[in-house]
This record gives sequence, C-alpha cells and structure tokens, in this order.
Amino acid sequence: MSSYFKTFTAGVEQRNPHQPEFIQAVKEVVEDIIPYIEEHAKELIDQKLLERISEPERVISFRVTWLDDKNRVQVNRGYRVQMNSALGPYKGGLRFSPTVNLSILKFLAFEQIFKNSLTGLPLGGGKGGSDFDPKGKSDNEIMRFCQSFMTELFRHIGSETDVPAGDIGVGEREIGFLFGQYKRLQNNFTGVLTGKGPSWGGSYIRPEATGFGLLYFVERMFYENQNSLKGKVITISGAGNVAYYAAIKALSLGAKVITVSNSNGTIYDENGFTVEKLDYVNSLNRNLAEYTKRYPAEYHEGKKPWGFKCDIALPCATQNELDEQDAKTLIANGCMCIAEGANMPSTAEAIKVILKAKILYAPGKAANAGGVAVSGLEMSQNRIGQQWSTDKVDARLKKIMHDIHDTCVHYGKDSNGVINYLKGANIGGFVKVADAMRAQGVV
Ligand code: NDP
Ligand code: 2IT
Repeated sequence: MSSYFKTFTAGVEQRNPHQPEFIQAVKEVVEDIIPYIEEHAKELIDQKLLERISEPERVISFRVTWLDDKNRVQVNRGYRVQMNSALGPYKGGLRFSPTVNLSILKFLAFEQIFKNSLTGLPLGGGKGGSDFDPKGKSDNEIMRFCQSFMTELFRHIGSETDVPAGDIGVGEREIGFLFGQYKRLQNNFTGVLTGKGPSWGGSYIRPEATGFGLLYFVERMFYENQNSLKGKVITISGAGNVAYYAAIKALSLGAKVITVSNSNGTIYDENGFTVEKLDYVNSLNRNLAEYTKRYPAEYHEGKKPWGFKCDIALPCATQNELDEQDAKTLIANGCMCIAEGANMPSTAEAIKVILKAKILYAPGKAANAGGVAVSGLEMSQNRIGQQWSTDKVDARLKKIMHDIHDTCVHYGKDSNGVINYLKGANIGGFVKVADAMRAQGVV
C-alpha cells in the first residue's frame, strides 16, 4: 500500500478513536479508491477529497426522554449523522437497538454515501437512530418513544434536507409514529420519511425492496456467469424485513432456502422453507425454537447459519456476523456466492478469504441498495403527488439493481475478466460523489 494510504488511514484512526466499525468501513472503501485516485485523479489528494468524505458534514446527538407503561421516566440517546449531501438530501435509515453508538451510525452513514450514489438517484448519505431497545415494549411505549425522538429530530430534517427511513428495529409501525409527530409539529404533510404505509404516501414494494433487490442482483451475477438460481441451496441469516423478502424472492426464482436465524439461534429446515413456513416464522415473535413443533426441522440455539452446506449465503442480519472462520467453512463446503443483504456483515478478515477464493461476492453497498432505491422512488412519487403501481416500482427496482451490477462490472473487471464486485462498487459509487464534490467547491 502507498504512503498516502498509510498517512490517510492513520489520520482516520487518530481522529476517530474508539470507533472500530467506522474505521473498518472507511478502510474497506479506501483500499480500492486510493489506488484508483493515484492512477486516475491525483488532484483529489491535494483537494483533501478523502479527508472530507470521511468526515460527517454534521452529527446531531440528543436526549430522548419518555414515560414507560408504568409511568417511569426512561432516557435514551438519539442521533442523526448527516454524512454527505453532494448528490442530494441526506438519505438513510434509523436504527433502534441497544447496540447503537456513534461508531455504528457513522459506518452506516459512510456506506450509505456510496450505496446511494450507485442507485443513480439524487440522494446524499445519512443514518441515525437510538440505543432504545424496541424488544418487549408495548405499542404505546414505542409510540411515546418515537414521538419524543421526533420532537427533537424534526428541526434537523425535511423533505429536501434529510429524509430518514427504517433499518433494524424500525419498520412501518415506527415510521408511522415518527411521521405523525413530524406532521403535528410542522403542520405539513410531506415526504420527510420513506417507508410510509401505502395509503398515506408510501410506495408499493418499499417493504419488499431490499430483499427483492438483493435477489435481482444475485440473479444477474449468476446470469453473467451463464448460471441461474434454479435449484440452488441458500442459507439466510436474520428473520426480519430483509431476510423475509430475500427468502420469498429466492423461492420464486426456484432456489431452496434452508435457514433463517436471529440473535438467539438458527432454524435449519432441510426440506426448504415455503411461503407458508416463512409466514409462520414471522408469527413466532422471535421465538424461533417453536418452529420445530410444527415442522420437521432443527433449531440450533446460539448458532449462526454458516456451518450448513449451501451454494449461496445471504447474510441479512447485522454487521460483522460472518467472520474469517465462517468464510472458510462456507468455501470449504462448496459455497459459490456470498451476497450481503445486511450492511458490512462480513469482517475485514472474512472479505480477504472470500476475495482470495474468487467466489462471487456482492458487497452490501451494491447488493442491498434496493431498499434505499425504492425510498428514492417514494420521494419522487411524493414530490409529484402520485402513487405508481406495484409493477412499475418493481420494474424500476429491477432495472436499478441490474444497472448497479453493471457499474460494478465496469469498474471491477480486471484484464483477465475476473470481476471484483467490491472494488467495482467502491469505485463506481465514489466517482460520482467525487465529481459532485469537486464541482461544488471547497465546502
Ligand atoms: P429487522 O429489524 O427487520 O431484522 C433484523 C434481523 O436481524 C432480526 O432477525 C434480528 O434478530 C437479526 N439481528 C439483529 N442483530 C443481530 C445480531 N447481533 N446477531 C444476530 N442476529 C441479529 O432489520 P432489517 O431486516 O431491516 O435489517 C437487517 C440488515 O439489513 C441490517 O444490517 C440493515 O442495516 C440492513 N439493511 C436494511 C434495509 C432496509 O430497508 N430495512 C436496507 C438495506 C440494508 P433479533 O430479533 O434476535 O434481534
Ligand atoms: O441501509 C439502508 O440502505 C437502509 N436502511 C434503507 C435506507 C433508506 O433510506 O431507505
């Protein structure tokens, strides 16, 4: 690696102590971008483009106080990281989880810059959330928390400023409570959040978009390799929004899904899930062990899905859920493709193993961009006061995922024809943002 790489990453480490996930995400991107800049755009070094892109434009942190069902006072911390607005309003989800901290949100906001750029839509990058734990809370507690959260956040966001959406722990219910409070405070019905219900400004296909988009991307990778998903065995981690719709689309493309999981354990169903079985998983309220009472299957407490033999692995739960050993196990078992529904699910060491084995690898910033892409389409529909049909949105989602795939191929193919999708996504996402930042001057 060059001396510029060493000085730059040392600077990031020094400026962001105690933020390992953020440092990991920045390094993952600049490992591809710095050699590209050194070859094609040396002037960006003096313009401190990388120093600027890795520094949030603004970080907002605030207290969220609310009353639980026993009228006890509860205090949480809320955040919004407004990372980069070169391409459009800050855009990215809100995560509610006790694991949330500034390092996690900054890594997610940083990834979001490149992901949003890859969609081709006019979207900047941002992320936010809270260390609030939605598990075990009543609907009323969730509502009071969301109202208190928005009572502070509303002054920092807007339909042309910053447009949050869902992520872990934030789905249509939470978006509804947040939207209701924003509307009350601003007296303004506007597209300030995406992931709204279809009857009050939401887009069809937004709930499905990340999981469906992931499979459209994988389908295209296989097509590029004269292969298809028919009959392929898939392991999926997670049992939330992304995992569920990834599994549904995988089934419809003729693949067999044999695992879903959560933070407690993994269901292994050798016969493969059906739509009915997946709906049953959804009804279990996180108690996955119950599944084996209705269907012949195994539940593995405390285990991840990566030990089960598969053709394709789709991590769809959380960051760093697939480590070096998991990657080695998957590859030894014949896995030919790892595609990320989650954000940064593979550790840096796992990625090294995967790239060395030259199996198909789709990084999250490309493969899970379908969610934010349909969020972008929701913003377009809100601006013109229209709602497009399911078929129209689905067709646009598919086209966007195929275009992202082709961008990755364009920037990631080497002279031997081998495609490094990670490199392709990093450079493909970067060039557009860099152009825009350069054009907009030193800001
Ligand atoms: P959900 O809250 O709907 O589901 C999250 C799932 O992941 C749950 O099954 C949860 O299990 C599991 N999970 C969370 N943390 C852990 C952990 N530490 N170990 C094991 N399992 C865990 O979230 P989403 O499906 O929306 O998000 C999943 C991933 O996809 C995240 O990385 C998110 O950033 C990413 N993503 C989401 C998009 C979206 O539009 N929603 C768009 C692009 C990416 P449990 O219930 O036990 O916590
Ligand atoms: O990680 C992501 O891309 C999301 N959680 C979706 C963001 C969005 O604005 O729809």
